[in-house]
Amino acid sequence: MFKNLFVNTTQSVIGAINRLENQAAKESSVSNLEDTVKEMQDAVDGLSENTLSVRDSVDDSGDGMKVEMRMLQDRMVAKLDELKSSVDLMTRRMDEEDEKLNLLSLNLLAQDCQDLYVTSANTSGVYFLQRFGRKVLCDMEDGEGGWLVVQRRIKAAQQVDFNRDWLEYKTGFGELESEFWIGNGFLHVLTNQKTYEMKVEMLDYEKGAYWASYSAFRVGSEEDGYPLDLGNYTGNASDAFTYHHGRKFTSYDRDNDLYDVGNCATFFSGAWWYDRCYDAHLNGIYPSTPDRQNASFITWWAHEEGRKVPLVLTEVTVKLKPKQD
Ligand SMILES: [Ca+2]
Repeated sequence: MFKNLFVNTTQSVIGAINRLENQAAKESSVSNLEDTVKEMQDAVDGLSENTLSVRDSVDDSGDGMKVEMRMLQDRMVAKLDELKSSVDLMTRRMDEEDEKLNLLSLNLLAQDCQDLYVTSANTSGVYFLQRFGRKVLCDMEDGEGGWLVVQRRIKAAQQVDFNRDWLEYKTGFGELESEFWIGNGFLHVLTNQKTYEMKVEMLDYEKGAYWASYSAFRVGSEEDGYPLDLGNYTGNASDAFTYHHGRKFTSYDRDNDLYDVGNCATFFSGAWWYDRCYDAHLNGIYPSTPDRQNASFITWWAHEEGRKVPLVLTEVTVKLKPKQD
């Protein structure tokens, strides 16, 4: 009686497992595969229990039957081992598929360089942000990485002209590998997704490297004149940018500055969040022959030994990263 019960139950369980194995092999969807593997695991558990309970009963039976049952048991154990490795393999395949899908969706949904950084993109360079259909320059090597560069000035074979109109500053210009302005339209979209911290890295032609960080950086809409919203300063360059907090953007063809009798962008050759007119002006003229008297050069006013001196910058990188809580 035990034998028949055992053989029948075992055969039906093996039948179910074989069916599930075939199904799993054909399964392409990860969620269906998950269900199938779960069923297989339940079936294997059922078979284990069944084997154990029948073995206890067999110990009380006659010798002939014992031998026969032992043989059946050996076959069952072999089959169980086979099934367990099959389930393991299937589970690993599912985990791999999950990981691939996860990376793919993270990549498709990436809002900035930080989102790319968490998908193991840890080399600095030009990346493509799928959701915006545009290339961006990412600095993945400064600190924890994940910085998106929004403006850059550097010595180039041919310097990029930063004395441009409202529309060009809106759409952006220059080359990511060289000098560029990312565009106020994108700056507005980008900085309204999350709270971003901002960092400016600067190189004065004589004095060397400086940096300034702001705990928040947000740019308002075009209708409002792309107003600048800044957080708190830290750095070694002096806080020259807070003077521009709350100011609208001004280009030579759109005067939003606080200077009543003229346009600061016209005076200082480059669009910016002018007040009356500036303490920092990173879109000024590239100083091919630098001197501290020319107020149109790329400038950041620094406090040094109790007096204000203009840094004249031959390298600037402005970059953003989501603020970490
Ligand atoms: Ca004005």
